[in-house]
Amino acid sequence: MLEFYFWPTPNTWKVAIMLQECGLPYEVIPVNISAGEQFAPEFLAISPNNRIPALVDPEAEGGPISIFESGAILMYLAEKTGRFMPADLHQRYDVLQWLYWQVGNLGPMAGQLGHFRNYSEERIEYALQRYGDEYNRLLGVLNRGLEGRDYLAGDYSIADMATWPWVRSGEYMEQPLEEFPNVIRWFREVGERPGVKQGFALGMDWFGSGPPKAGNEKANRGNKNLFGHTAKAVAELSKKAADKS
Ligand SMILES: N[C@@H](CCC(=O)N[C@@H](CS)C(=O)NCC(=O)O)C(=O)O
Repeated sequence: MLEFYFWPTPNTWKVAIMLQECGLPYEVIPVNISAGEQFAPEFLAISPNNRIPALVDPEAEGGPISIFESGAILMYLAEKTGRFMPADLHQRYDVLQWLYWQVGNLGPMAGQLGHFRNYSEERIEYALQRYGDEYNRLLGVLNRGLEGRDYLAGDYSIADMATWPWVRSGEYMEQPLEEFPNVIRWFREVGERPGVKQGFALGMDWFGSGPPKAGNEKANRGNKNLFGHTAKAVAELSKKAADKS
């Protein structure tokens, strides 16, 4: 059975959604990133970047495989199932360019905005402006990409699954969508899919108070397991996690 290293966050919801959409059986292995479990040596062996999500497929073609990076995991699951990524070269690269756009642009910019807005102990106007502008610009790119299209790349695909959680995250960064009618339409439609609802619901109760809102993030302000990760700090956190286990 697939082993899914998970904590309820936008990058892991992408994979949770794909697993639900494909109806694949999987075991959830919680990695509590607020508690520093991403530094445990066993987890680092699978995900050297000390980030979730990660996936292990013990029954992969040619032997067991472990994968980190949400985009690579989505591609793997699409190839494994033959679903949500077209075989046709042109259509496939339409999906892949949007997938890479999400992983390299929307995710990191929204992530930095979330950091400076909800986690930073001091309010830094320049950073809020910079990442707020970038997030807004990227929503504009998405809006134009969805012009005259139901989904990002032809049919519903892993590109939509990757992008949806990071549009959803705009809500707890108080980023309104009004300027972007195509994004609103797409966001609602994708959000109505049973697989998206189920994937997004995974692990929500672990927060104790329902889906993440600004309040949940504020609880993590200054959390040393989440911030201040120099290479040396990661080595120390990893040693601490090893001593604990
Ligand atoms: N590019 C990576 C980003 C993964 C990522 O940033 N994951 C966050 C949760 S959304 C995480 O694991 N954070 C733990 C930490 O910062 O230590 C991907 O798409 O998988």
